[in-house]
Amino acid sequence: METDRLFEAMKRSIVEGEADDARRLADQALQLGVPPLQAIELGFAPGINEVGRAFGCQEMFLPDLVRAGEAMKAAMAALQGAVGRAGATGRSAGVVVLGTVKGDIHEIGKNLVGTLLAANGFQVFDLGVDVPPERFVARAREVGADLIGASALLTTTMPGQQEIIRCLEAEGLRARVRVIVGGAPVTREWVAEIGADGFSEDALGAVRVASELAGVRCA
Ligand code: B12
Repeated sequence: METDRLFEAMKRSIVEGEADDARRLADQALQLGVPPLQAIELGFAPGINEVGRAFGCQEMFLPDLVRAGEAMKAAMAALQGAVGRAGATGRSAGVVVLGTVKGDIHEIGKNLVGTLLAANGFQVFDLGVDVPPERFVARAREVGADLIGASALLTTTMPGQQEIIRCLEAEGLRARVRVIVGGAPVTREWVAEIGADGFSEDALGAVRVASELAGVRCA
């Protein structure tokens, strides 16, 4: 019951865009022993999803979206260390170059994927947001990546994921580097259409897919 109220308050902190509250509630959850991924999935994520829905229906507007995004980032930053510790394995699982595609600045989901991959033994090179396809590919070559992970949250930026695959082909690297894609608008159909190697709707699934593709069994 106590945690139900906590999750409700977490959701509200995101919907109302209160970064200080979100940070405080994240700390409180950790003190109470709530697993960090549960705090994200049952507390904060429903909040950001509600904001996305309300923005889509024009019940909320850009400043609300920005404030909610900041609150979500604050919550994730507070939980990040604990997420990392929860999954640490100490083995080397593979090398991943990660980023959000060109024209897209959404980073919250991509950061969560990166945190969980790192926590599960992957060496992660996070290129940030608004990353052109050539930069993904150049970095993958440089670090000898097993995988490229490309996030896209806008229907207009999804083609950037396809461009990465084309660019890998043009550079003769497609056979060596697997490509996984994600982000709210990404579907199985899109993955098949662009010839990506895998996708996931959430960060835990991303670890599973990456582990399979890098030839590592996921616990
Ligand atoms: C927060 C947010 C913002 C914040 C982002 C802050 C930040 N620092 O990241 C700000 C305010 C900057 C923003 C801006 C905009 N946004 Co916005 N935003 C959102 C919102 C509400 C939440 C996104 C989010 O963080 N979700 C939480 C995370 C945890 O989930 P996730 O990103 O989906 O990631 C998970 C999975 O998808 C997956 N995953 C993600 N990446 C990857 C990668 C790999 C490799 C894998 C395997 C898996 C994976 O795992 C993640 C963890 O579980 C969404 C609505 C929504 N529900 O998606 C709209 C939304 C994406 N935005 C939208 C729009 C329109 C915009 C703007 C164009 C608004 C404007 N008029 O300016 C701009 C675009 C700016 C740009 N060029 O990118 C639309 C997109 C519509 C469309 N169909 O394209 C949405 C859907 C809102 C809506 N309903 O209309 N936004």
